Amino acid sequence: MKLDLAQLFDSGKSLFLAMDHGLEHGPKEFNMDTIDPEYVLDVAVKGNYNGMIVQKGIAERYYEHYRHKVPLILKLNGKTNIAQNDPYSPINCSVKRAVELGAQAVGFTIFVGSPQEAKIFHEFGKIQEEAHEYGLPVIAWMYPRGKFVNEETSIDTLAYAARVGLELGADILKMKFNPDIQGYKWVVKCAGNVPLLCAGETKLADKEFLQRTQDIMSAGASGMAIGRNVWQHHDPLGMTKALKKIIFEKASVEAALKCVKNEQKKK
Ligand code: FBP
Repeated sequence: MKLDLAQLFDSGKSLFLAMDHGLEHGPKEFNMDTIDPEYVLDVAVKGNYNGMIVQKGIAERYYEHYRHKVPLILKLNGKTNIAQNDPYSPINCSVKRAVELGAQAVGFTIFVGSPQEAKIFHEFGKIQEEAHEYGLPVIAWMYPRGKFVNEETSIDTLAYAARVGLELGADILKMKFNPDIQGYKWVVKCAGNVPLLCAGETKLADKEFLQRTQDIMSAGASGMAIGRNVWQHHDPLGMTKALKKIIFEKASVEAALKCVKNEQKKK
């Protein structure tokens, strides 16, 4: 079956919203509003995101209502940050179940360099082939991690991880950023023709985050797959608009900043 990446991109660029942090980081990332999955799903719909990334349980209980409003990207593996074992993200959902739930793509974390790497690669290979049989693209979180990885976000390490993503058959890569723009161009190059989206990471001040977004795009990334910098923001839709201006319209940071309400105005 032919893969359709176009439905997840606008003119080769994309912006996904991620909300798998309840599993990956725990409720500490949320407040009384944002802990409600509908809060974040509403942002994805109103913000017209190219995809919403969630785990199976959220999709089963909440996605039906959003089914034709925002493309579902179902994360097939995940872990908590409680167990301090060698980095390994167990599979909790099959490709078949993702298809039943209406997924238009699946997500899978690969901890590059983990002592569990052999098992992770083997699982990814099976998932990738199965997903492709259903015509679903596979988005790989290429996260170098574990006792053999010295610097998770050095250019060399990220470049290696990007290349691994290409060689293992990922259709889209989701990776952390390194603000060395020239260096990051090499990371993007190592991914070949696989689009690379950057994670947002810890919440930053608006200007700093939008500058980072511009740097990400200048380095040749195809967009972002982010969570906290949007749904932890007091004006998630304003921040969404600002991000889109930079990603899709190549606007300046100053122009994009005007989309975001300041906290006083919001109240
Ligand atoms: P953020 O934009 O909030 O960083 O989300 C991106 C993401 O990849 C999530 O999908 C995931 O839950 C989290 O970061 C994993 O981060 P880490 O493994 O570094 O704790």
